[in-house]
Amino acid sequence: MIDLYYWPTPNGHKITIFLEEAGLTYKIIPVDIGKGDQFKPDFLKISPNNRMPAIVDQNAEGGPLSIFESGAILLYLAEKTGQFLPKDMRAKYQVLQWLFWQVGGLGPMMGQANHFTRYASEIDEGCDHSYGRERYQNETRRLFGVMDRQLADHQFLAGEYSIADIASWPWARAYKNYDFDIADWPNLKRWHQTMKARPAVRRAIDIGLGINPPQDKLSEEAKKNLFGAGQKR
Ligand SMILES: N[C@@H](CCC(=O)N[C@@H](CS)C(=O)NCC(=O)O)C(=O)O
Repeated sequence: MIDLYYWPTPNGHKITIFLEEAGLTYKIIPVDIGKGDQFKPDFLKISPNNRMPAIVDQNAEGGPLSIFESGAILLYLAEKTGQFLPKDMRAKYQVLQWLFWQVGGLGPMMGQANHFTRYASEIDEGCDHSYGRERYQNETRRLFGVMDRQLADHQFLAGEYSIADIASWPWARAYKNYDFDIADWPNLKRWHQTMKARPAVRRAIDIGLGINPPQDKLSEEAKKNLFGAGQKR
C-alpha cells in the first residue's frame, strides 16, 4: 500500500496518473494546501519543504519509505514497478533528461506564469505585474516550442510513453490559463490530446475534481497560506 499525500494540483496529478496507470493500490491523504496542511508537523516529517506530493510506501524493502519531490517519487515508482522507464541505459537517460527538464524548468516557470497571470494582481492590488506576467509567459512559450520540436519526431517526449510525459502533461494542459493558442504548437497539441484521452489520465483528473472542485477565486485563507504570512513560518 502506498500512502499518497496529495492535493489536486499539477504536481499532485503526476502521481495519481502514475498510480492509476500502474494499477498500484494507494490511499490518498489530502493535504489541503489552502488551509495550511502542508505545515503540520507530521507532514513536515515526510516532506520538510512543506510541499506536496509525498508518498510513504508501506511495503518498501526494509520497511516504510517516505519520499518527497514529484520527480523522485516518479522515479521510485517507475523502478519499483518496472513501468514507464526503459531499462536500456540510453533510453533510460532519454527519459530522465526530460523528467529533470520538467521538474527544473517547465513546472517552476509555469508555476510563476500562473502566479503572475492569475493571482499577483489580486494579492498585490494596484501594482503593475506585467513584467512578471510577460517574463514567465514568454518562458512558457519558449518551453512549449522546445517540446513541440521534440514531439515533431517522437510520439512521446522520450520516444515511448514514460514518466517524462506523466510529469509534463499536468503542467502543459494549463496553457488554457493564458491567451495561448495551442494550434501554434501542432505537435504539442497532438501529444496533449493523446495524453488526455488515456483512461488512467482521465481517472486521475476525476479523482482530483472529487477532492477539490475548481474554484474561480482563492479564499483569503488560501492566499495567506500560499502567498502571504502563512509561508513565513
Ligand atoms: N518541486 C516540487 C514542487 C511541489 C509543489 O510546489 N507543490 C505545491 C503545489 S503544486 C505545494 O505543495 N504548495 C504548498 C505551498 O506552497 O505551501 C515537486 O515537484 O514535488
